Amino acid sequence: LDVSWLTACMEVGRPVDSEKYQLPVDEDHSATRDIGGIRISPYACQRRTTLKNYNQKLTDAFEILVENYEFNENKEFCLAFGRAASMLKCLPFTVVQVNDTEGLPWMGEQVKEITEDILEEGESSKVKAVLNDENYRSIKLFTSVFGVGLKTSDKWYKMGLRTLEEVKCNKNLTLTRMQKAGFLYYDDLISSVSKAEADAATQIVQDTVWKILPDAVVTLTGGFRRGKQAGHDVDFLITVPGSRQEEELLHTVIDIWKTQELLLYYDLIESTFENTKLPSRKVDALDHFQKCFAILKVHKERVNEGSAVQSKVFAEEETKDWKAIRVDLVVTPFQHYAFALLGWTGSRQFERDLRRYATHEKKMMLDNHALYDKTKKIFLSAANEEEIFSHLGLDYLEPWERNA
Ligand code: DCT
Ligand code: MG
Repeated sequence: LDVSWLTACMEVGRPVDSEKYQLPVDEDHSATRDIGGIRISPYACQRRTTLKNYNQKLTDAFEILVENYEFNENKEFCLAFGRAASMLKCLPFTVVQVNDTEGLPWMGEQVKEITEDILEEGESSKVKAVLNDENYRSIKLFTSVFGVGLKTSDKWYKMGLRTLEEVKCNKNLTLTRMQKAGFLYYDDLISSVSKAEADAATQIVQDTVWKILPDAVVTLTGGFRRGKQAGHDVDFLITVPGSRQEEELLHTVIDIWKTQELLLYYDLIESTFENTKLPSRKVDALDHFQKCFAILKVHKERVNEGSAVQSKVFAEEETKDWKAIRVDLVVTPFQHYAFALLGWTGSRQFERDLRRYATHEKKMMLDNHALYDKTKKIFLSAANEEEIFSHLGLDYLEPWERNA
């Protein structure tokens, strides 16, 4: 999970990804449109979006704007460009002229203008202006530190700080424990986690968890479950079939890692989950399960990357033989596992649209814990993700088709 973004939400006390902002009035968000024989839904949960992106130039540009609007808390533009980027990611062809997007959902005027600039001029002056904007650059830099959210970044910017060196040298600032760890392991954390490193982390997590509870299910979620080859962290979901033994598990895992000196940082958050509560429409990614945001020390010898010769050279050249890796562990009671798995697999845009679809098209409420049918006034249980899709009347999408 992107903690800087989460911290930002917590700092300002606002709900994560709230949908209180209305959809643009001219957008028909229920119809499915037919483009060149391909039916394209305005909901990402009705589109198969693999990692093969034919329109990366456009989607990268839109995502810079999304980020900028996120920094400025302009939710409406954030959603608009985010949906447009997501739409383009599912297209099985490269858009070469603006007419190619005609009739596609979410291609509003602003989106069209920028698309046209990029297709005709090779770049968008608006995107370029954002990339050169001092505020955008500073906030981007500050939020790249683990534990630093929007509010803190904004404060530092307003104090006139522009570089991480200036922040570190400033005697008037008190950093949180999380931010201190963020600065301490900055170089490792800023470099993305490879699949091989994620596999090494998986080994560590599984070894430890299975030593304690051999029946536990340990699942790699997030981007790596969607087939990505790199990510900013490694997300895990843990459950124990048919028992309530999971409650102490995370504490024991932490104790073991402490004695092995594998924990560079951790923040254990106890479960605040109440079984009787309805799925909340306000809280999106932030669920009530017990979880641990950690920085794990992963030794390079555990990472099966490149040739053996190469790693030998590395080991001789470097004194530091490990890398700090961000790891999120989430523990769920077994009956909520399928919902948590669906929620933690992402992508963010896919999850947003799944919830929006449940609310607007099915009069149901979906979150990481449960699915509630508002018409029948009952919770719908599910043993796996397929059953959740089925309750929602959706065709099943494999994790690698959820890269919206
Ligand atoms: N999530 C969500 N809504 C959010 C944020 C996160 O539903 N606003 C879910 C989807 C993905 C999962 O949590 C893990 O989050 P990240 O690690 O931030 O996403 P990721 O897809 O794993 O990206 P990365 O590869 O960069 O880690
Ligand atoms: Mg992740």
